[in-house]
Amino acid sequence: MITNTELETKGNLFPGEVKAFEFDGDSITFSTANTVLLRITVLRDSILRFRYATDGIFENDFSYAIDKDTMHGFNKFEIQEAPSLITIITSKIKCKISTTDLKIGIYDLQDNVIVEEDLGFHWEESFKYGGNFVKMNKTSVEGENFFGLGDKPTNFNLKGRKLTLWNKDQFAFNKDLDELYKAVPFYTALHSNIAYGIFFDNSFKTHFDFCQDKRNEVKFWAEGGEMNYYFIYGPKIAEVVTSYTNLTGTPDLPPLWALGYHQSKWSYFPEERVTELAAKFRELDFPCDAIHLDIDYMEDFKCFTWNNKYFPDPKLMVEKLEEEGFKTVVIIDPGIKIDADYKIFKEALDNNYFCRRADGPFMRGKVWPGECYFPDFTNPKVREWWAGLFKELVGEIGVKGVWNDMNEPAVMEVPGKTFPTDVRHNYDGNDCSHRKAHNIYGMQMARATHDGVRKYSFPKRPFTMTRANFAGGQRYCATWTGDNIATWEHLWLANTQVQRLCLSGMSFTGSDIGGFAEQPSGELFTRWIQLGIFHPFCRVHSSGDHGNQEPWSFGEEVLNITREYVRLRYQLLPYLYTAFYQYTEEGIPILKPLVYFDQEDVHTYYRSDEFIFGNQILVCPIQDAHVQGRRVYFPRGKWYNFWNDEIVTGGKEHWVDAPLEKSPIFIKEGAIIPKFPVQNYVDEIETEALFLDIYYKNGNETSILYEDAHDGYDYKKGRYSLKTFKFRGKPGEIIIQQHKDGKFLTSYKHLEIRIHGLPFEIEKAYLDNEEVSLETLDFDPTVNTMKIPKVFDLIQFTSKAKS
Ligand code: MIG
Repeated sequence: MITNTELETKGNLFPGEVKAFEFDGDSITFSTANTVLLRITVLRDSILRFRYATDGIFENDFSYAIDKDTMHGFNKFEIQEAPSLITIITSKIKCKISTTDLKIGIYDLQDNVIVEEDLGFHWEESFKYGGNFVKMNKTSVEGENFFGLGDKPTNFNLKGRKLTLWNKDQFAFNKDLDELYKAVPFYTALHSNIAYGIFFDNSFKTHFDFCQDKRNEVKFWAEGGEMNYYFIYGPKIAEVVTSYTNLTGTPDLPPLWALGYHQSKWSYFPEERVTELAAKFRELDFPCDAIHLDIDYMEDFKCFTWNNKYFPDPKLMVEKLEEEGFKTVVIIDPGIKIDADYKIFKEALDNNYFCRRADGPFMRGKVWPGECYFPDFTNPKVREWWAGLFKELVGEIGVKGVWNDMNEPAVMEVPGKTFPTDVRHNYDGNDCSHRKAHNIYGMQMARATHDGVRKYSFPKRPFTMTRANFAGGQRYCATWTGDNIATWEHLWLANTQVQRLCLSGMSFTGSDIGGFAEQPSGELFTRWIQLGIFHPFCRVHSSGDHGNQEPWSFGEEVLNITREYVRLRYQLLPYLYTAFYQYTEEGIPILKPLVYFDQEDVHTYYRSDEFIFGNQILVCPIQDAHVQGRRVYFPRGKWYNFWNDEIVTGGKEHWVDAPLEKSPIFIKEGAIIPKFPVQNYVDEIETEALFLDIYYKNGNETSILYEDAHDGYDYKKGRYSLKTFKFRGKPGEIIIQQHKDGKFLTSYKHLEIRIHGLPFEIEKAYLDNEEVSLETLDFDPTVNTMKIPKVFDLIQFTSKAKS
């Protein structure tokens, strides 16, 4: 039978021949015979933006993801014309555009292929919604690897996967589940030791296929919007990831307490239970800086209210907790209970701040408070109003942190568990439906929350966290991986997801330690703490109805072991804070997957158990029950076993013993690791000394140390201290050069150093080239410890007198 279907569906459409092109400072725009436009903008020598339109016009250029402060500028932008070919040349790459079909090829300056296109850009008209489904197919060269894409709970290397970005509340998700809480349409590809990144800046539902449908093809497409993506050249993964992170922005430094240990549960109430919990931490000397209150602190789950039966005087409680060194963090959800007597509801209603369906009714949905309406956080006026709501909670009651949940947005008992796609959004003046706003709804809620908490925390720094997020959302909030399960597989997932988020620009993240759903064994809880202390965000959280998940709930042994690890985190805070500083300043991820650390080593391409915490600590969690050790892959170089100072040579696997109390931790040789003394909470004690653990190396290594007041904004006015330590070791001598930037004066008096793995006995010490007696330094030759002044340019220890 002959049908007319073919006439009705146009199918995939492709750009025609280029008819003209035009320069404009940093861009070149091509137009084709069939009214396709392609604008290529050179942002930097290694970053090109590609923007396509199909009707001969570009619509308003607007993005929630791109950081407004992103630096532009390139050294070179040259054009070469040849028959059927235009070549753009920067100081890093060449981009060739075929004028017959608009296909693109990108090469390094030695003409090595970085990425080429097979079908290239094409589109399908969307009769149902208007606009197009926009598509891109590129060729994947043999042996290519793919990393990134946010919180996907799947194998670290994404080769062979097909994935969709559509934020979704997924209670007790499982491995390989596709749609999760966050949408980060950015990936890094690596082949032939060349890394490049693609950031597809499109907030509609997007899809990625990393060589699943076709072995040599990588595809990405969106169900609306523009084909608008950034190509980021490395050739190092580190350059790709930091460029992407700077393009989409980094957060301010969190207050140091936020890097401490957080205890949470759904839910701690009433007040006595919270104060008993706090007291127990102190009684047991188990470090803790924050207690989280889940939805039951509110009255009928109404945002910005307190249940007065459970919490008769929240301000007093928050104050008392603060005196004991605990910050109070509370949850805030997007759903506003429909209740004409509820002030917040009334305000939003009167001001028309709630989202509406296409035909006018409000978007109504059931969440914890019952039937709710939902603020349109994509409206700048709504965000401003929302930020103002934190005045009482933060400004008056003294809550120090806010945690946003359910902002995918999640709706109960409806198909798809979210808003229907016809819901309208302001999108900062670019009116659209939920199809376009869905993936950024959570991010904009987080942004409004962050603005409010920051405003009312001033002059202190805010702490905010969100479950749903989009690319660039790292500028506003920390995040966690959502409703995981107390299983060994989820411990593995937590490790993989947090590393993946670090490669996706979102370093300030962690998992619900111990698992949210179900109950961990003491062993699983211990192993999870041993991983969680190395995550930038460290919180124990559980759903509560499965038993207790406080560190003392599993008996004496678990308590004692986990306390040692949490203490280790507190000791390492100056080191973690330094890594955080490098993240906020330079976009460097706080955790470095091994492939990031050494991409020339092909063994790392499919490794994801091990990672580098900061710059110099190798961590490999135990992820199985009843094991006494495991094989660990060591990156090239030499590593000290943290527990016994044994030296391991990398570039291969080694067996590492790991009884329950010992998790594999290794330090890169030459490293200088700064440490605080053990504390029960940040700034509990005024420290007399800062510890520096120096790991001898026959050679050079640079370490850095960032310090400031731990809170407040003085660091932005130059009151920080950034020290660079240059270590030089020889068989009978070590030299440490110190260089300091910044105006901050640390309050501790001196440094207590400990030199590990020293192959000689120290006979002489020189401070800025003057000999000092070892006695005055309190030198202990059995462990190579001593006290040294904190101000010096050069310090030297030798096995004999200098000649
Ligand atoms: O529908 O607030 O992921 O951390 O404890 C569940 C209750 C809602 C989901 C969050 C979880 C939180 C819980 N929430």
